Amino acid sequence: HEPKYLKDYRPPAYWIDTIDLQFDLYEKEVIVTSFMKIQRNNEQAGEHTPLVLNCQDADILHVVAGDMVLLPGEYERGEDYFKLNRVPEQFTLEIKNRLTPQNNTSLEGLYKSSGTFCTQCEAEGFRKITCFSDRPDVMSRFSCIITADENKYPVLLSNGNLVKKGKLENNRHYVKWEDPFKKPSYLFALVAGDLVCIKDTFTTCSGREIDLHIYVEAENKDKCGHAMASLKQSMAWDEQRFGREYDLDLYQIVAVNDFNMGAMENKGLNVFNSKYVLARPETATDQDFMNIQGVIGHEYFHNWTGNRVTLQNWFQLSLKEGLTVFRDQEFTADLNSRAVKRISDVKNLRTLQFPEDAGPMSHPVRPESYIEMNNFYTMTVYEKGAEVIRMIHEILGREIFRKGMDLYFHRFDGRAVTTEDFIQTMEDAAGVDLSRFRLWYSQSGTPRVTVRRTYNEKRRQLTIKIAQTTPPDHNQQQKKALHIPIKFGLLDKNGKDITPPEHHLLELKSLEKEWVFDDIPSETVPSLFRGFSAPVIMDTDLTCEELSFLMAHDNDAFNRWDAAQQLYFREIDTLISGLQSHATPTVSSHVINALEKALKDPHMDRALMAKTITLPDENEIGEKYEIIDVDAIHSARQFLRQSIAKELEGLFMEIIDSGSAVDPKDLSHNAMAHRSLVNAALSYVAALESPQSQEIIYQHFISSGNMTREIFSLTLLCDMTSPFTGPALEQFYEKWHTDPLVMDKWFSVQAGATVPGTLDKIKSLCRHPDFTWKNPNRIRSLIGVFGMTNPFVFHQADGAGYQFFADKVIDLDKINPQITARMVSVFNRYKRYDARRRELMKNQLKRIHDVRGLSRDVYEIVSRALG
Ligand code: B3K
Ligand code: ZN
Repeated sequence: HEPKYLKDYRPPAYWIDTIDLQFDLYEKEVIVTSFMKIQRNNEQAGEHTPLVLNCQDADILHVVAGDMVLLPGEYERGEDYFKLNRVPEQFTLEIKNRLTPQNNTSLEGLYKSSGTFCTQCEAEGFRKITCFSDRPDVMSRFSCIITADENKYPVLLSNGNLVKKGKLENNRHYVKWEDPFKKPSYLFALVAGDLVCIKDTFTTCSGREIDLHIYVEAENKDKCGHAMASLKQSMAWDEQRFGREYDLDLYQIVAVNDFNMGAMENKGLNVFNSKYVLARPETATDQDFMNIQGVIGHEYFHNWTGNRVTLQNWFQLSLKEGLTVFRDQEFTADLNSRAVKRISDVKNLRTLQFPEDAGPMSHPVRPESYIEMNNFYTMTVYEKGAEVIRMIHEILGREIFRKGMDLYFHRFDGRAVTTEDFIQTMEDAAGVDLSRFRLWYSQSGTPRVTVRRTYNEKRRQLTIKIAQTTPPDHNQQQKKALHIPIKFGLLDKNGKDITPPEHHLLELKSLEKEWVFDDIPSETVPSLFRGFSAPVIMDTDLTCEELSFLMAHDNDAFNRWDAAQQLYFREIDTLISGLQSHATPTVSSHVINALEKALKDPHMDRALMAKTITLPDENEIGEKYEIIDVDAIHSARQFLRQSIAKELEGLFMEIIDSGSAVDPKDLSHNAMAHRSLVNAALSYVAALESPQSQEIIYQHFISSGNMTREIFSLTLLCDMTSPFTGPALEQFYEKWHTDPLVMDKWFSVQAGATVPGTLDKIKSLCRHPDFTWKNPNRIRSLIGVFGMTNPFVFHQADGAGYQFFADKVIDLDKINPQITARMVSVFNRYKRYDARRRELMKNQLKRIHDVRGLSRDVYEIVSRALG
């Protein structure tokens, strides 16, 4: 398990200009024939440079170089490579090999999902299909012939355009696809199955008509409308916002049930986890609808940021992922509520990326080494990467940023480039110096930013001192000062924005800096990092009164929400200290008052109101502490929730009653916003734990009319000890047991419960006939939800949660290493718990580490955690 390093990158010794593939698909085997035109890269190689191709698991049957058949002794076959010691400057190479996709449970390379053949090649999966120079800087023109039984596999798809099709003997048929665009092998795709096709078209800005095809299993035909609408919205948005037009005449999306990630942007043939395609209001929540729109957008936007301009090597992954996440976030923000989108993204970043960046897997946005590339599809590369792009956008402004993007596409279309090329282009387009800014790509860790004020009453002068520090870690012992954009505002005591125009953006480029503001009235309150303008942890000297004031008056919606969050954190912190010293807890009146004011605000958007009244979750709270006290956090949060519920019950009941006026099938912003507020109110009412409140939740469950209401009330029922819980779970099961995506939710709500007996329940669910270790969605909904979002049960003091989890990790690694590596990451933060738990987790890590034949994926995570 040797690491690969960025510093060792060299351009390839050979180019592969074209590759013509043929796949003969059978039930017991697949025969792959590959015909390549190879050309030496004279800048890198000479006549003595061997040709080395990546090759894994492929059983080689036949090799022809030029017109010479090569015998096994005439080529070298290693565990993961194929080598020819002497080759001419230009030649053709034909390799035939055999695969058994029906046995491939890793879901990488060519595999079968519910009877459909499909591929997943990113990052390094193409080498499991055939021998190739499987690296993103080798770009080739691909063609692909597929032959298969016509009854079993009527649909045969690959990238690009269909150029030929016809019948063969024995009920077989064939197709030939050609992709006119050169691409790296990770963007290759093949699909063969018995699927139905939903068709639509999109007319581009230049008047070309594009065929849009979504392929799904027949029973899901009525669940594709939203995905199709989202695709058309994405195509229109990329034209309007970035001037990017689609390039092929056909865009295909296939939904498969077994998929390691969300989706894959293969050129002209996206393969999607069915979770991000299929939706009807009866089966999918409002959040699912939003996620589908976001992921469809994300994969579509990759066509320019990723496919047309691709990566020189995998260390540059954020070049396409950070940028494409930024683009999909902007898409969602432009089409829905910008503030609501920003709030969920930041919550996500704080709960998942900040801990990653403070733990053993911490790495810069552009990592410097990896053992298994799949482990680096991380929150840091994706979400922090998107924050880095967002900061450039903030510093340059929208128009100049667009100018930079245009120049980027102009310079690099059809090429494999680096994050440095991107930054350089932005500098050139904007005429700015981003030399210090570049550190965001190479330095890991979350900066802490401290803000301190002094006010000189006599001179009416406000001084704001801002300082930054990033804690040292295994990547760098000494951290440098970053270039941090701080979107800034000043509010006078009436809430009027009195920010001097030149100070809407403060740029901190050194370890500390002072800003002096003249002629400022007393009681002015600063609003900092508006819209979360930089991914930092902020520490201010704002008082609780000032936070309540910002919560009510800040003209930046994100900061209004963030002020509320800070108030909750402070309150929970006080409650935790109280609990730890066995004092009788009480909740401060300013929290209740601030909440009441928000709930009575007639102007506030309901979705924002819902976000504002929602308490931070237990993981988010834990993140604030050096040593995480899971029990105290759980009790303090519960106590706060209950106290708020008791004080404001009347208001919550009004909200819940108002919900009956909303059509459960209405997917407009207002309807979704209203439902999210009703759910937030229901959650408080559930905290009352009275027979009446249980009755209210159960009534809500049986009269729900859509999945948003149905699953949320079921979640609340599962999290309480109530006579309604068992019957509700059974009714839900009876109603939905034939729909796998809905069944995932049924497993999740049980895995996320904090009631006594949850762990035993999870253990028995593992033996449930509907549970399977072969489906990543199912594993994530049971094991993933338990390990990642249920800290109270996972960290139960006797270590039984750890033991169970580690057992499952060890078994699952033999089936699907990629998913297992994600799961085992829950142990990464073991040092953040008390001595007893730390020891218990460490023992499990050691146990996993010592398993013979551990995958590279899991080995890398576990050895880093122990390291
Ligand atoms: N690029 C893919 C992720 C591939 C995952 C490889 N293990 C999805 C995306 O980011 O769009
Ligand atoms: Zn992506």
